[in-house]
Amino acid sequence: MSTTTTDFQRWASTHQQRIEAQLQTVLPSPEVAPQRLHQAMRYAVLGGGKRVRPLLAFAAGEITEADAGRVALAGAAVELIHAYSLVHDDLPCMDDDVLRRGKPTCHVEFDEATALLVGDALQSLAFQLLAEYRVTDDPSVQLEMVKLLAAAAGSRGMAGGQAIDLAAVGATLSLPELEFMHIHKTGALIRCAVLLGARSGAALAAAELGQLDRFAKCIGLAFQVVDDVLDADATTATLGKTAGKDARQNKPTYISVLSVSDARKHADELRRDALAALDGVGERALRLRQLADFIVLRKFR
Ligand code: GRG
Repeated sequence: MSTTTTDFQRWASTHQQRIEAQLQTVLPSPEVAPQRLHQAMRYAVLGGGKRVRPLLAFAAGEITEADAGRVALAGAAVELIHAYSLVHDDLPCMDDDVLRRGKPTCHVEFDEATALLVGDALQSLAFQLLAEYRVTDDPSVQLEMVKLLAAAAGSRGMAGGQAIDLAAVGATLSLPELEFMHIHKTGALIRCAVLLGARSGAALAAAELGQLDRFAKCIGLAFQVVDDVLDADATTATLGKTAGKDARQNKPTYISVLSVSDARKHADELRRDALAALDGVGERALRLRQLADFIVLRKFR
């Protein structure tokens, strides 16, 4: 293994531990009433997941020399929204899944009503973090950050993308239509993670923010293309969640629109576009570049 890979793995592991600790702290104690809801919230969030979104926030924060404690709070807010989306996505009224992160889904371990409330409460907690703690110097920027997260999670972001996804069952989508869906469903929150991380630190010129935004858009889409490839390739045991489900549910994926090898090529084109967007940013973007490689070249979901 190369020194660069080891160095990146060490960085990622340190920051994964940091976000885990942050999430541990902000989630209500399982002993506090209502205990069952708090236990279920912790079950859904802790001890699983790659934490890609907080890692992107930390990496973007390095560009603006953001305080890592502040980025941890912003990254935790994004991860709480992500965890809520997974809990709701797994419900019988949506994807109806029984396995997530290698363990029973939240509604299987607890019950459907609790899982619904877990999602609701995690979403509220995310916004509470951004409202309660200082996550950047300028209060008006902090308000912008709240707005960014609301837009990314809402009907013109992730929730809207999920609505498009549900409506697309059994439909044949063109590549641009599929991309439109994923720019919202998966891409919006990934993009938001990058922007929140960057905005926790020193102000960036509009052009630099534009560069970061372009990086984030490309890598958000690449993430989904790779997710579809891995879903087609892998087994349930290696995924920790049900494999090949999209195809069985007759949902359009990058594999149903492109071949596996064309989907891989597409992911790599998006990775190159993402890296090109960072041209001129220099060494400060090292971790973002490494994360782009990790997202596209990873062999696990
Ligand atoms: C219910 C409002 C609402 C939205 C759900 C994101 C989403 C929208 C559903 C998740 C379903 C899914 C499998 C999407 C594909 C890409 C994706 C977001 C995978 C899961 O994210 P990872 O790989 O998961 O980052 P971990 O477990 O590592 O956090």
